[in-house]
Amino acid sequence: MSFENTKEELQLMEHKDSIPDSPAQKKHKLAHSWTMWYDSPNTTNNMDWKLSVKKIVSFETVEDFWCLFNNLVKPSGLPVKGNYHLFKEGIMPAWEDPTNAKGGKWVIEFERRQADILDQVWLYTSLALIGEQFDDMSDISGAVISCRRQRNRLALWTKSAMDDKVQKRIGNQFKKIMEVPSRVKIGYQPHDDSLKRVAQMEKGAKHGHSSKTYEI
Ligand code: MGP
Repeated sequence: MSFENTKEELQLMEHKDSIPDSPAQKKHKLAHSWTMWYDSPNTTNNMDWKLSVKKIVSFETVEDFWCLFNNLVKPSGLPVKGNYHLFKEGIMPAWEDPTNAKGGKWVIEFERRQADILDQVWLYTSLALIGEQFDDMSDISGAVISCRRQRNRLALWTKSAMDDKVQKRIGNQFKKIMEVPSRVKIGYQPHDDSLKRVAQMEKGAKHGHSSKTYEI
């Protein structure tokens, strides 16, 4: 059975994570397999960044998701510069991955002191992804939660930065799922821009050009 369901229904399954994998009590298969990654880079060098990203585990059932989620340190407990990445299996959480190369990310920022909110939005985002809650699931690669000194950050990575119709639809749904008030603006950044910014920084130059950004 492929499991596409609401946050509430997925939450109800939380305490069934100890169900044995027997034919009588089959685990609930998700529509996609997902992989959780972690990195806490202490370098600004691009090549070293890739080496710092570590795969935690892949899962394909609701029960295995809860087993992982309940055993991981919460985002608010991550060190500054730490990130969790939840991506469809087979997609690396890197700008250069072929699936992400023409994509970008919707970003929501949070005050550092909003630790509870950070943990809650990561749970909501994870449930929305594994429960296939977005109308444009095929355009979504995954999500990243980032602990930073000034402002924490939640990003939803999508595949087609140039498709403004799809991106605005995803961005609006992201705001709705995260309960971001409509007066609060969120922005979209193409990965291409991030790559150029890092390349320019390495050369010591400023990057002023922006390829395709949205705000909703
Ligand atoms: P970041 O965590 O996305 O940015 O990337 P943040 O928190 O704004 O930090 P800042 O130092 O850029 O202000 C931090 C650094 O990790 C980037 O500057 C890159 O050097 C590296 N990096 C991050 N990502 C997601 C990638 C990636 O996908 N590809 C490569 N090559 N480097 C990356």
